Amino acid sequence: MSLPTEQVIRAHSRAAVHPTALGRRPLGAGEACISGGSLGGWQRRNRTATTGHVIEQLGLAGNLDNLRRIADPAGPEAAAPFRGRYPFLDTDVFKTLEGVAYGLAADEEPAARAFYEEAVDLIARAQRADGYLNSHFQAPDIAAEPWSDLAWGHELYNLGHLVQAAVAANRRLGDDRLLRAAVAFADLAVERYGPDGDPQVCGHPEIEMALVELSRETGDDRYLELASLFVDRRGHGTVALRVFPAEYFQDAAPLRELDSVTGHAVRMAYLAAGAADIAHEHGDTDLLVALERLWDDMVATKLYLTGGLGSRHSDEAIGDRFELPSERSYSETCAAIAVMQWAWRMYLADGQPKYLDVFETVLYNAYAVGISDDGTGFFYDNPLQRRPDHQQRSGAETHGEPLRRGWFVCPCCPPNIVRWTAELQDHLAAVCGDELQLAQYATGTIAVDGLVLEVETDYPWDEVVRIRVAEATESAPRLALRVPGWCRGASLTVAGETTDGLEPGWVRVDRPLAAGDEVVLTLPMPVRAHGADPRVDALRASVAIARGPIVYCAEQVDHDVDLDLVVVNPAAVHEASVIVDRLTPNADAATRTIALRARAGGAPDAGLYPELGATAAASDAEAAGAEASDVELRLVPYHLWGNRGADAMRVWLRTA
Ligand code: FUB
Ligand code: ZN
Repeated sequence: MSLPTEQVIRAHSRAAVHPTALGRRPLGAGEACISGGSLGGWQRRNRTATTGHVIEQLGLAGNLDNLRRIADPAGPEAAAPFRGRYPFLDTDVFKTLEGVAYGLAADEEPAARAFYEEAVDLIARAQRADGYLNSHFQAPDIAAEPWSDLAWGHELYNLGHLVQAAVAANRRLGDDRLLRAAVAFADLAVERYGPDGDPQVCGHPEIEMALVELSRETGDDRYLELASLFVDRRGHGTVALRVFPAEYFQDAAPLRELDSVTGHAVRMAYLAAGAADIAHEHGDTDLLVALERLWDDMVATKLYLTGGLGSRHSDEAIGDRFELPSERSYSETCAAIAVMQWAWRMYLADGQPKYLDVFETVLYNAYAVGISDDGTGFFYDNPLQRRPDHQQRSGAETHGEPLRRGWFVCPCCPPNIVRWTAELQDHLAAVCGDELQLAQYATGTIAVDGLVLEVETDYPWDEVVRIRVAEATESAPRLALRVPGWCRGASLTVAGETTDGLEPGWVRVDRPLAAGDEVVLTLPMPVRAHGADPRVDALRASVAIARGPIVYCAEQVDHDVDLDLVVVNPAAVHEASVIVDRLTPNADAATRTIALRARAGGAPDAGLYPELGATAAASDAEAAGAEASDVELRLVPYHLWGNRGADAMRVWLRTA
């Protein structure tokens, strides 16, 4: 397939998610650009450190060799066995390609370009004539036949990531080579699993989001309809079960009837994100209502304070309502990305800022913690507490490591970070009718429909977002700004006139803007103390500290006293000091730490399970009371923990 030239060019400015239905249109290339601040630093690190590291690891781990072998069946490596444990290892190449397409659009980097060209060429040559591509099932030493195991084979998941890489390359680089491969494979999927085909679904959702985007990119509705079929077929015992239960695959109940997010966390959130796309494109209000119900329930009962999703290592599952143990928080980095993808699509479909609030929480906490300060180490699972003797160990690893690691046997998270960080600017703003909505704040430029805004801010550390209007035509859109849910008493100054006491939600600049105007949004960021719903057993009598969208933690490396013995009075947060303190070499210079007064007791000695009663100590605090002393806690941004050595860490601190 070849796209007409004008379609390639038009597609060039589209954002990563580009709904064709009426509603919000996210700003894409040339419209939203991040040039500095925190997110700018993340993107620089992504291009200069993470991408190269991931490309190197894809070479070392064999992901590229697997494709080379199929692409070159007469080559010297042809007889070598498939490398790696999983049938989805091509996706790590595809996810990296997606990120590299964004990276190359911003900065022509030779190593990234060489990877891109080689991978695009390998994909074209490895793909079968009928469009099929999966280097695992195509490998001569793998006995299983293609399409023989849709539950675990991940073939449509593979296709999904190929499609997303292809759409990114077409949109950002104007290069449709991957798109041709993706379309050929997608056409095969339509033939096999479309309305007249075998009514199955892939064990791992992801294909839904991808097919919708492919449909948006090519104008071919068959892909949207296949995505829709995949969503509605699920939940009827459709997946041929092996090892994992139906719930793991979101196949125990139809999505529209689910009352709570369930099963494997990444699968669940990818499915919901794809369904939100479908609901939007089809104007399917029932589906959107079902998704909002699931979202609200998740936020109220299953999401960690950091925005992490998934509390069970077993089956990488979400867990029950209120089952949110800190040290066993799974919160896979991919699940953080999936939740943000779901959030963004819900916002695009119905405009509610509550989705953007969670997006922001995940971005600066559950997501940001997944990568090391130098950009080459990764957490797969993201606990909110680390005990001093703990070894980090994701499900597939044979041994633990004290902290982040450079790669994984199941390497889904690092390349996912490469693509997601690269496309953050596509998730900053959207146009809705004659209104421009700023969803997230970052230093950079927003230029759309006759309005050019220069945004300057040290957000998320500083409360001021300064927007200079560089250009504004008469027909330029009006401006709406999001006041985050955590914020009380925001104020907005437009050309010298201030409105105070703004509530969370959208605040609208109620007059047309003119070149030279300055809009200043102030989002007060006092230090906050958070408790937890008493049904979260793991968090009773605990407090967590946050400021703005940033969740804080205490690291043992900063303290002489045992963090497990520190007791915080939540009221003391009002006296906390906020300190500009660049904690790690690559952190934003505006990074803030917090100094907080607390008490530290001695170690209790009444045994693990003291009998309660007249003769037993009533509590640890009482037992330790005589020895308690004042301490000053140094609280650091949770996402930066584990960059200064391996030691204990806690987000939640004792209050008693
Ligand atoms: O199955 C593909 C990916 O591997 C999942 O999304 C991750 O959770 C990991 O299991
Ligand atoms: Zn992952």
